[in-house]
Amino acid sequence: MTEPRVGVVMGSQSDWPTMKEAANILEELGVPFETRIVSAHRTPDRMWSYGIEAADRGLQAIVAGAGGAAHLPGMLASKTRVPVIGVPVQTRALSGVDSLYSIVQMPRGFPVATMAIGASGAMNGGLMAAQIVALSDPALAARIDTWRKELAASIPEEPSDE
Ligand code: RP5
Repeated sequence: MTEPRVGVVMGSQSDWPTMKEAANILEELGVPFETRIVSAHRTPDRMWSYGIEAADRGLQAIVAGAGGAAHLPGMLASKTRVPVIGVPVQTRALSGVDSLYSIVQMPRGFPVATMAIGASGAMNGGLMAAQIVALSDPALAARIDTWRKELAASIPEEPSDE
Protein backbone atom coordinates (compact mmCIF):
# COMPACT_ATOMS: atom_id res chain seq x y z
CA MET A 1 0.00 0.00 0.00
CA THR A 2 1.30 3.49 -0.89
CA GLU A 3 1.91 5.72 2.12
CA PRO A 4 0.14 9.12 2.03
CA ARG A 5 2.29 12.07 0.98
CA VAL A 6 -0.40 14.70 1.67
CA GLY A 7 -2.79 15.07 4.58
CA VAL A 8 -6.18 16.66 3.91
CA VAL A 9 -7.54 17.59 7.32
CA MET A 10 -10.57 19.55 8.42
CA GLY A 11 -12.15 20.79 11.61
CA SER A 12 -15.53 19.16 11.09
CA GLN A 13 -17.53 16.80 8.93
CA SER A 14 -19.34 19.94 7.76
CA ASP A 15 -16.10 21.07 6.08
CA TRP A 16 -15.95 17.98 3.88
CA PRO A 17 -18.03 19.28 0.92
CA THR A 18 -15.43 22.08 0.62
CA MET A 19 -12.34 20.00 1.37
CA LYS A 20 -13.43 17.30 -1.06
CA GLU A 21 -12.20 19.69 -3.76
CA ALA A 22 -8.65 19.24 -2.44
CA ALA A 23 -9.09 15.48 -2.33
CA ASN A 24 -10.48 15.41 -5.88
CA ILE A 25 -7.50 17.14 -7.49
CA LEU A 26 -5.01 15.03 -5.51
CA GLU A 27 -6.87 11.93 -6.72
CA GLU A 28 -6.86 13.21 -10.31
CA LEU A 29 -3.11 13.86 -10.21
CA GLY A 30 -2.34 10.51 -8.59
CA VAL A 31 -0.97 11.89 -5.32
CA PRO A 32 -1.34 9.49 -2.36
CA PHE A 33 -3.26 11.29 0.38
CA GLU A 34 -5.31 10.71 3.50
CA THR A 35 -8.35 12.56 4.86
CA ARG A 36 -8.96 13.18 8.57
CA ILE A 37 -11.26 15.20 10.82
CA VAL A 38 -8.94 16.95 13.26
CA SER A 39 -10.52 19.74 15.29
CA ALA A 40 -8.37 22.29 17.13
CA HIS A 41 -11.15 22.77 19.67
CA ARG A 42 -13.11 19.51 19.83
CA THR A 43 -10.20 17.05 19.42
CA PRO A 44 -7.10 19.01 20.46
CA ASP A 45 -5.15 15.88 21.43
CA ARG A 46 -5.75 14.38 17.98
CA MET A 47 -4.54 17.62 16.41
CA TRP A 48 -1.43 17.63 18.58
CA SER A 49 -0.52 14.04 17.65
CA TYR A 50 -1.20 14.68 13.97
CA GLY A 51 1.18 17.62 13.95
CA ILE A 52 3.90 15.86 15.94
CA GLU A 53 3.83 12.72 13.76
CA ALA A 54 3.34 14.33 10.32
CA ALA A 55 7.00 14.60 9.26
CA ASP A 56 8.03 11.13 10.46
CA ARG A 57 5.01 9.62 8.72
CA GLY A 58 6.35 11.01 5.43
CA LEU A 59 3.75 13.70 4.84
CA GLN A 60 5.17 16.41 2.57
CA ALA A 61 2.27 18.85 2.79
CA ILE A 62 -0.89 19.27 4.84
CA VAL A 63 -4.02 20.94 3.47
CA ALA A 64 -5.98 22.11 6.51
CA GLY A 65 -9.47 23.56 6.21
CA ALA A 66 -11.55 25.12 8.96
CA GLY A 67 -14.29 27.70 9.40
CA GLY A 68 -15.14 30.42 11.88
CA ALA A 69 -12.54 30.49 14.66
CA ALA A 70 -10.33 28.53 12.27
CA HIS A 71 -7.36 27.67 14.47
CA LEU A 72 -6.54 24.26 12.98
CA PRO A 73 -4.08 25.30 10.23
CA GLY A 74 -2.10 27.62 12.51
CA MET A 75 -1.95 25.20 15.42
CA LEU A 76 -0.80 22.40 13.12
CA ALA A 77 1.86 24.70 11.72
CA SER A 78 3.08 25.28 15.27
CA LYS A 79 3.66 21.53 15.70
CA THR A 80 5.24 20.54 12.38
CA ARG A 81 7.72 21.81 9.81
CA VAL A 82 5.66 20.09 7.10
CA PRO A 83 4.22 22.95 5.01
CA VAL A 84 0.64 23.70 6.03
CA ILE A 85 -1.75 25.07 3.41
CA GLY A 86 -4.76 26.72 5.03
CA VAL A 87 -8.22 26.74 3.49
CA PRO A 88 -10.75 29.20 4.97
CA VAL A 89 -14.12 27.44 4.85
CA GLN A 90 -17.07 29.68 3.96
CA THR A 91 -19.29 30.28 6.97
CA ARG A 92 -22.96 31.29 7.07
CA ALA A 93 -22.59 34.06 9.67
CA LEU A 94 -19.62 35.94 8.21
CA SER A 95 -19.16 34.38 4.75
CA GLY A 96 -15.73 33.01 5.56
CA VAL A 97 -14.01 36.32 6.22
CA ASP A 98 -13.77 35.16 9.84
CA SER A 99 -12.08 31.94 8.68
CA LEU A 100 -9.71 33.84 6.39
CA TYR A 101 -8.61 36.27 9.09
CA SER A 102 -8.21 33.42 11.61
CA ILE A 103 -5.88 31.56 9.24
CA VAL A 104 -3.92 34.26 7.45
CA GLN A 105 -2.60 36.40 10.33
CA MET A 106 0.10 34.05 11.62
CA PRO A 107 2.89 35.39 13.81
CA ARG A 108 6.41 35.60 12.41
CA GLY A 109 8.11 32.20 12.41
CA PHE A 110 5.08 29.98 11.83
CA PRO A 111 3.74 30.41 8.31
CA VAL A 112 0.52 29.03 6.87
CA ALA A 113 0.11 29.29 3.09
CA THR A 114 -3.41 30.65 3.02
CA MET A 115 -5.72 29.98 0.08
CA ALA A 116 -8.91 31.74 -1.03
CA ILE A 117 -12.20 31.25 0.84
CA GLY A 118 -14.24 28.18 -0.08
CA ALA A 119 -14.17 25.59 -2.84
CA SER A 120 -11.66 27.34 -5.11
CA GLY A 121 -9.30 27.70 -2.17
CA ALA A 122 -9.65 24.02 -1.34
CA MET A 123 -8.98 23.01 -4.93
CA ASN A 124 -5.95 25.30 -5.11
CA GLY A 125 -4.80 23.95 -1.75
CA GLY A 126 -4.77 20.41 -3.15
CA LEU A 127 -2.98 21.64 -6.24
CA MET A 128 -0.38 23.50 -4.19
CA ALA A 129 0.23 20.36 -2.12
CA ALA A 130 0.69 18.33 -5.33
CA GLN A 131 3.19 20.91 -6.61
CA ILE A 132 5.17 20.62 -3.35
CA VAL A 133 5.27 16.83 -3.65
CA ALA A 134 6.27 17.19 -7.33
CA LEU A 135 9.52 18.92 -6.30
CA SER A 136 10.87 15.44 -5.52
CA ASP A 137 8.70 13.38 -7.88
CA PRO A 138 9.44 13.92 -11.60
CA ALA A 139 6.58 11.70 -12.77
CA LEU A 140 4.10 13.76 -10.78
CA ALA A 141 5.72 16.96 -12.07
CA ALA A 142 5.08 15.75 -15.64
CA ARG A 143 1.44 14.95 -14.81
CA ILE A 144 0.96 18.46 -13.38
CA ASP A 145 2.54 20.03 -16.48
CA THR A 146 0.12 18.07 -18.68
CA TRP A 147 -2.82 19.04 -16.46
CA ARG A 148 -1.90 22.72 -16.75
CA LYS A 149 -1.52 22.52 -20.54
CA GLU A 150 -4.94 20.87 -20.83
CA LEU A 151 -6.52 23.54 -18.65
CA ALA A 152 -5.00 26.30 -20.77
CA ALA A 153 -6.15 24.60 -23.98
CA SER A 154 -9.73 24.39 -22.65
CA ILE A 155 -10.03 28.20 -22.32
CA PRO A 156 -11.67 29.71 -25.43
CA GLU A 157 -10.03 32.72 -27.02
CA GLU A 158 -13.34 34.56 -27.42
CA PRO A 159 -16.35 34.78 -25.13
CA SER A 160 -19.68 33.36 -26.25
CA ASP A 161 -23.31 33.77 -25.15
CA GLU A 162 -23.51 30.10 -24.09
C1 RP5 B 1 -14.97 24.71 12.78
O1 RP5 B 1 -16.27 25.06 13.08
C2 RP5 B 1 -15.07 23.72 11.67
O2 RP5 B 1 -13.92 23.79 10.87
C3 RP5 B 1 -16.30 24.13 10.93
O3 RP5 B 1 -16.00 24.89 9.77
C4 RP5 B 1 -17.05 24.99 11.92
C5 RP5 B 1 -18.43 24.49 12.23
O4 RP5 B 1 -18.37 23.14 12.63
P1 RP5 B 1 -19.71 22.31 12.89
O5 RP5 B 1 -20.45 22.97 13.99
O6 RP5 B 1 -20.48 22.34 11.57
O7 RP5 B 1 -19.25 20.91 13.21
O8 RP5 B 1 -14.30 24.17 13.86
